[in-house]
Amino acid sequence: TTDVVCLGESMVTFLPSQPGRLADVPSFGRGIGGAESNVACALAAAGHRAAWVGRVGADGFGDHLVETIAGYGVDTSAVRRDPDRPTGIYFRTATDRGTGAHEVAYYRAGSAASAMSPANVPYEELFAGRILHLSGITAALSADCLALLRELTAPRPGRPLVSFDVNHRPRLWRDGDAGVLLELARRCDLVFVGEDEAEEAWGIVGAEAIRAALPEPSVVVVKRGSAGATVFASGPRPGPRSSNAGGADSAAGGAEAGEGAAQAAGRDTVTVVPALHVDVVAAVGAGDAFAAGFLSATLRGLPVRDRVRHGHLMAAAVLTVPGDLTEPPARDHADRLVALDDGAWG
Ligand code: KDG
Repeated sequence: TTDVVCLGESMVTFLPSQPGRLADVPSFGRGIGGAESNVACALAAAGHRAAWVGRVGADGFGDHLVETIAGYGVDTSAVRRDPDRPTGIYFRTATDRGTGAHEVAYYRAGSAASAMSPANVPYEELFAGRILHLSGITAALSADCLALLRELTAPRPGRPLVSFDVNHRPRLWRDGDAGVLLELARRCDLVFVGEDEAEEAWGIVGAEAIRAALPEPSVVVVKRGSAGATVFASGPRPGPRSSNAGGADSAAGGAEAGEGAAQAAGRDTVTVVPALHVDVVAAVGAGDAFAAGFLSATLRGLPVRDRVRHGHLMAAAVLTVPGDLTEPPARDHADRLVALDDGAWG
């Protein structure tokens, strides 16, 4: 069985040869981007069976994406090629060390991926994993893509654990429209959301208020940048579909000692986990790496604190390189770092 199936738009990414305004960058190097395929690549690199489902043009950039993502060990067999629409691309500038800002120029309107719809995706493959991972970016691409996310997050018997990274991209939304991301998030089992993006997209301020607005998912991970993450977990809930009898994979937080009583009483367990402090080279892709680390540890049935630490560790690896993706630390190495005492983890 596949562990995680990720659906979303991937794009060829053009990274600047030198810092500065987009208007001044003389040349760009080619990379790949796409939040959900980033998650799939990181999971595959961490030793999981990951698949990416998307739609790309029948063009050289589409070939490049499929070949590169497959090169990470991701199953790309369900990717569809669109003969009539191009593969999306985007350009970006270097992260400004002072402000953390960067410019992004998308060329993705009318892309092959924007034509994904409930009528043209391979449902059997999408629901074949233990976890289906989605993100709010897809909802912004087109009305058809939004309809698709509604379909994939609808209740259905035997659905895998549905994971949703809110991934609010203000450039893709008109004012106020991003409210739909809240509706989608509420239909999922595991939600990743930045405290900053909840405020920007929904006007909701603070981790507790976010959980109050998202009462349904069994796990809500509120990311607070360099301050760390706060996880709200209720349980018991269905874990990712598991073929091994051990079934250590409760997706809810139930793996922590002492959580049982709180859960039985119908209350959340709340776990606050500080982040690693790193010198940020480029922030893009860090959220995807965090999600991959958290999902990887969820699949392994690790306690909530360690799920977050694996997320922080993978994020730190990506934060310290210019691209969206990097080789994660080997599993035994990551486990040793995660097991360091609280002093080491700030
Ligand atoms: O999370 C990283 C993504 O933002 C990047 O790879 C591009 O998917 C992308 C997007 O739509 O912004």
